[in-house]
Amino acid sequence: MTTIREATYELLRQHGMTTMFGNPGSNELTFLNEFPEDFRYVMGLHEGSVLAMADGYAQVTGTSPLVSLHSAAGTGTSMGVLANTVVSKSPVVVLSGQQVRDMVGQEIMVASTEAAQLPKPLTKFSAEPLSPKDVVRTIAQAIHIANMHPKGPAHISVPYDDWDQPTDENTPLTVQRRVVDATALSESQLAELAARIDAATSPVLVLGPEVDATHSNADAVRLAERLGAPAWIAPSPPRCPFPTTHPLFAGLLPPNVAGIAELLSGHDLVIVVGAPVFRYHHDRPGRYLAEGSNLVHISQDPAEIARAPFGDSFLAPVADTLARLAETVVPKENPAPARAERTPGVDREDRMHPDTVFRVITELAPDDAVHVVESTSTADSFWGTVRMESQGSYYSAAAGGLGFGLPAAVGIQLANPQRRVVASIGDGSANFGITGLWSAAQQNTPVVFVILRNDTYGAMVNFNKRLKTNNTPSVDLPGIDFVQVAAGYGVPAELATTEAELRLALTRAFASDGPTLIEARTFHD
Ligand SMILES: Cc1ncc(C[n+]2csc(CCOP(=O)(O)OP(=O)(O)O)c2C)c(N)n1
Ligand SMILES: [Mg+2]
Repeated sequence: MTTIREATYELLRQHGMTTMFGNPGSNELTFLNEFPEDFRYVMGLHEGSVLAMADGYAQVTGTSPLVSLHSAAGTGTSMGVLANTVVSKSPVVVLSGQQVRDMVGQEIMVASTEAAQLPKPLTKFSAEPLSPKDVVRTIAQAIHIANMHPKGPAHISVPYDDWDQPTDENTPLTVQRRVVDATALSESQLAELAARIDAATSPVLVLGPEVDATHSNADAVRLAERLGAPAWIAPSPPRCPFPTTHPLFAGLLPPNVAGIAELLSGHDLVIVVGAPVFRYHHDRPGRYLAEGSNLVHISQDPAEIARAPFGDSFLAPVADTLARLAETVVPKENPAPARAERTPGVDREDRMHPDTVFRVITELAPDDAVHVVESTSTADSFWGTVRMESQGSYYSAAAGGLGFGLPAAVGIQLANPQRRVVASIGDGSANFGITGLWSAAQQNTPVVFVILRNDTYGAMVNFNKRLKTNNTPSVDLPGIDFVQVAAGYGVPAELATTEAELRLALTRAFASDGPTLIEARTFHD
């Protein structure tokens, strides 16, 4: 007899889902019973950290890690990070434990009567199978939905007494299924798009996370070079789609209407690839684009295309379309854009400017380092200072939900053992995912955590100025000693208040083969 548990592990094997992230409760133990040796279980101490590790892992590998969480309370605790997972389009499959079937209606302890409803606005799919016989098929459905474009999280809740039930003769047919997600622009649709681009005199590219997620960075470079077009990164970027060292790299677009229109004015065609149009944050209203500018948009996410307020969109796979466009469009000669040079900030006696931190990181980190960033007021400093060249060099909370960065760095390092992960995390952000330090220590992932301790929610200071709000409480963050916190979780840590100290600390950190944390004293500029 094959049990539902055995068939489920076989299904997970079929999909390469042998790495699981979790935090167990009593409802999950029958699923984890006799845990197979070819599977790895990465434990987190808090469901937000568990999901963030899995999200980071999924973004690097492009596969679906299984996330095993406790019923309502556990799954609910993960939902802040789940908001990011939706926007990062990570195909994470969350499996929540449920009480025994017969007793759920009585609302006994740790039963979840509305289990399928709980994460529903955020997940692409959420279900609790109506019968044990439908468990394997429902999990397969969740895996397939999570992995179809646009990818995203899916959720299943399974009563714990289902796992030891027998499967039937049809279960292997479900386990063995393969699903291919394949659509592309037809030749005539591609010709129409190429003709739009050929007709423009001064096209500009705006690139988004789908480019990095589909590993089509090199084709984005080929297209930019063929058109002599500057390449901007779309606002609020969760990934880095274009080498920041390339002469055509123009910079990061600001997350507001007027700022984008100003920077793109003078271009008769804006070509947005793999990004929403646009993910604004700050309120600076105006016309979406200057008169005389038009926009074409290529994305593989129908929802993004439907909600865009302007521009003509092509729903198409980003990698295939970029590669074919780079072959097809007529080459243009345009002068390389002049990029504004950043004047680095000056340190104080006992605190560094964030520019110094990022400059020293760039200098001492390996060239192919992976940057995970959750430091909200220092985005301009980071993007103006750090050099990133290859695919998969940058990850950040896709929906701006704090608690992603620190644990995601652990998942990203686990998925990427051949590259070094540097996690630059604000002192405010760090606390939302701090338990990730324990997982880093236990897994011995050699992440270099740099906490930018400016003793404040710097982004709130900036927003207070922008919104003309005064005396808002709870902006300062005094009294958190990250060296001691890290040591408590088992991660060796040291303090750096000057550039010289930071250099020494980072040199030691990069020489270590385990995780390290540096508390870098900075000030909010
Ligand atoms: C889960 C969550 N809660 C609250 C916020 C609101 N928020 C945005 S930025 C920020 C401050 C982050 O401070 P820090 O990490 O120290 O970076 P700094 O702004 O100082 O550079 C907060 C609380 C959020 N984005 N996500
Ligand atoms: Mg701060």
